[in-house]
Amino acid sequence: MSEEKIEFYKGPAAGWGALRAVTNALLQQEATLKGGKLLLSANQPDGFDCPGCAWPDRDHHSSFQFCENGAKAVAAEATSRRAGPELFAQYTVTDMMGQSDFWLEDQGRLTHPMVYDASTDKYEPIAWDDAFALIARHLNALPDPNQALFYTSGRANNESAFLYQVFVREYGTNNFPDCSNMCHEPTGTAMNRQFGVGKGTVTLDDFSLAEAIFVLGQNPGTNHPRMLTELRAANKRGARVVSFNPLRERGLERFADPQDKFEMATFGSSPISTNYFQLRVGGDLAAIKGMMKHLLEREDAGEAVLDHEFIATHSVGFDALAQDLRSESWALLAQESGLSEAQLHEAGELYRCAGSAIICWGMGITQHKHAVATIQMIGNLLMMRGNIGRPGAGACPVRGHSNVQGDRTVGICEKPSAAFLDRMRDVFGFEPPRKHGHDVVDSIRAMLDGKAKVLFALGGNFAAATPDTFEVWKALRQCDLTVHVTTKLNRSHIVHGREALILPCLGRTEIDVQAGGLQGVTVEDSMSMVHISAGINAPASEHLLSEPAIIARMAAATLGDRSKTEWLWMIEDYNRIRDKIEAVFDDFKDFNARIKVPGGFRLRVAASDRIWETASGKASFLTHPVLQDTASHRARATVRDTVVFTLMTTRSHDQYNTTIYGQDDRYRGVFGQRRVVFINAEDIRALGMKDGDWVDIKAVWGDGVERRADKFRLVSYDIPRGDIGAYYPETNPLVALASVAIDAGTPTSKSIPVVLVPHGA
Ligand SMILES: Nc1nc2c(c(=O)[nH]1)N[C@H]1C(S)=C(S)[C@@H](COP(=O)(O)OP(=O)(O)OC[C@H]3O[C@@H](n4cnc5c(=O)[nH]c(N)nc54)[C@H](O)[C@@H]3O)O[C@H]1N2
Ligand SMILES: Nc1nc2c(c(=O)[nH]1)N[C@H]1C(S)=C(S)[C@@H](COP(=O)(O)OP(=O)(O)OC[C@H]3O[C@@H](n4cnc5c(=O)[nH]c(N)nc54)[C@H](O)[C@@H]3O)O[C@H]1N2
Ligand SMILES: [Mo]
Repeated sequence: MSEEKIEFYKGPAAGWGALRAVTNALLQQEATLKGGKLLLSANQPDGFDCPGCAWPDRDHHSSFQFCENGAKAVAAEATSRRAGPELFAQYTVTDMMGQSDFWLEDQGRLTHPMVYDASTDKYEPIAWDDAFALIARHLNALPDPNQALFYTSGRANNESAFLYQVFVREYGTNNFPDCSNMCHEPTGTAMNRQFGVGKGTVTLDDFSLAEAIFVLGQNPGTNHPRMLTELRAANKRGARVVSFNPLRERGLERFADPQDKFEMATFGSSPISTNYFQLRVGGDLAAIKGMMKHLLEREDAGEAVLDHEFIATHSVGFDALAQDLRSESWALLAQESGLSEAQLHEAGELYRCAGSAIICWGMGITQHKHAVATIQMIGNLLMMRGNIGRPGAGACPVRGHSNVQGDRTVGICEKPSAAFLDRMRDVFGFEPPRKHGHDVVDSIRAMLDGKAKVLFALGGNFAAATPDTFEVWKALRQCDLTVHVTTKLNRSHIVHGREALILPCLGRTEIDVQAGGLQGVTVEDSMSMVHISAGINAPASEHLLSEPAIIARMAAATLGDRSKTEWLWMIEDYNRIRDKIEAVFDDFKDFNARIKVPGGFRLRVAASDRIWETASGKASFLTHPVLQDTASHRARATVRDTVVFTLMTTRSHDQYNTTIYGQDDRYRGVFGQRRVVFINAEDIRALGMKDGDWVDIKAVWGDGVERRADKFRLVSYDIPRGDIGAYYPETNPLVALASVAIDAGTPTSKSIPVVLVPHGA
């Protein structure tokens, strides 16, 4: 573990620092080394899909398609440590509750299915069949299937996710809370309405052609390191890379490619962003409106700016938007974006001058109250110059988990369409439930209200990833049964229902053998490419089951003879599952044949071909006002005696969501600690404090509930005044359950109104 220090990071992102970190990741985890061979198999044909992020691979034949953080994800799974029955015999659950999240995961891979015994307050081994019988007993005893919740985290592969939704719908509910609800849900909502498709419209080939790439609310140096290779290449060939981010992110400034021998040999590095707009947290909608207003002004001044042909042929709603933009005041746009009028013109001009442009976005856009509106503004901006559905141009939401997009594609959705349910009925012969189910926030409410009694989770860490932590813990503890399919121990297993199961599964790096032989699974990346993934490591324990096997055996135990599906036959050979996926979804035609092609295939994205599967048959310009009544606005109007900050919660370089690999955040210069607040030096002075002082953070939602997170160190940082940043999940207790994105229900974890008080005051 590093010594606690704050030290400005002078190096480029990636480069030698990254290679050193890769080596350390493997050594620390004592990964079965094989490590080297393991890494060479990540994102390779005949290897496994990297469990890190959802960024696609350019060349499935190059031998180094991994990155530092992918290596950490692989090393975390391939660790030689084991959390077996001996560990659980040693600690009560109450003991484990006192341990950190880092400690829990650091115990290593789970080896046996375990059941909670209330009389000893310990988890004890249970036979798989007994575990499935316990689940079946609970599910079949519920008076209404809607009292059960089925969570999915985005690492689940297509085959497991598909089988899971078949089982859950045959059982009788659409209660599918999933990590998407906390992530890119607003993207799906916004784009479906606007373009008739909820996915990105670009491929990597477009990245090679774009004259400008805009990166909004994303930290690729940490979360999608392989994306830097694309951005650097764009920069090198003279394209503009324009970042919008309140924080000065090192990974958006300079980058040394560990896969570039020359840069490594010379300790060189390349710039990433050509332009960096440090707007205010939540200021993107106003900033984009400013860019559009600029375009319109230039057009009105007689320049050829707009793509009239596109607007006339492909869209509706432009006149209303133009009218709204003309009447919008520059002063308001500048105030709410935090950029000057001149900067808004400059950003608009950068966009205007590009023959083709891609706009990328991440959590800095989606985790706000007005996320859906902001994303539709991105769509408007693209359409004004016809930058969608042609080479080098389009929308690029950058997804998180490696298969989060695929899970949605194969049916993990709490609001399924009628057409999809009809297909499910025709293919599987049961009548699926039509009533829409609960998303993550509604699921938490249902548990709190006693309306949901069983939570089953396919991966993830529900107790740590969700907002309003202590409410969630209360909710989980009220359940009759909580079940987690998982690879490692985490908080969700320790904060459990009256009865509880931990079901350990194979990871993506491991060999999966079923009755029909060696199996592979499929995943879909952020650009709709679907390909096969097959592990190469021996399973962490002989007692592990694959995720499809766990689902099938649970389904068989629960539904018994009532089921129309031959569950155990399906999992003998995953080709059979894929045949069913093909039967339900036309876009998977010839699925089993097409995954044999190295690199796989791209699913159809209608908007990429300028086909708009919307009600009007056209793409829509949509008009939204600049929000002036967010929780921060309201808090600023009511709190008089001190400054209200807008807190955004983000990831460090050494974590994968709730999994903490280490205590460093190298590019931001933070070492040996995580409880820090990034804050403008002027704001520290205004508070009458010093850099390095300890503070407690208190949320001000105005609902009378005290929400706080204590003991954070102030770190002066290049961030606008009034905005601060800190890491998730430590700050989740500050996020009010009721504060969600309009029309998408996503917790607003990037805009939390807070005040800072001296620690312990
Ligand atoms: N190594 C690693 N890789 C990961 C993950 C991980 O935890 N570790 N998580 C995965 C998952 S599930 C996801 S969803 C992605 C997340 O990847 P990102 O989308 O990069 O998510 P965050 O780390 O939350 O970073 C958000 C960025 O948005 C900026 N930001 C905050 N508020 C605003 C705002 O209002 N406007 C703008 N323009 N910017 C803002 C922050 O400064 C930060 O740079 O990464 C995936 N990949
Ligand atoms: N405040 C705040 N909250 C946030 C966010 C934020 O930016 N700020 N981000 C949100 C986002 S974008 C997301 S996606 C969610 C993430 O929410 P989740 O997806 O629920 O959380 P993860 O931390 O990714 O889940 C990690 C766990 O997955 C399990 N796991 C790992 N590999 C496998 C596998 O192969 N199979 C199975 N079955 N289990 C496995 C391990 O046990 C590990 O502990 O958090 C959200 N919460
Ligand atoms: Mo995510």
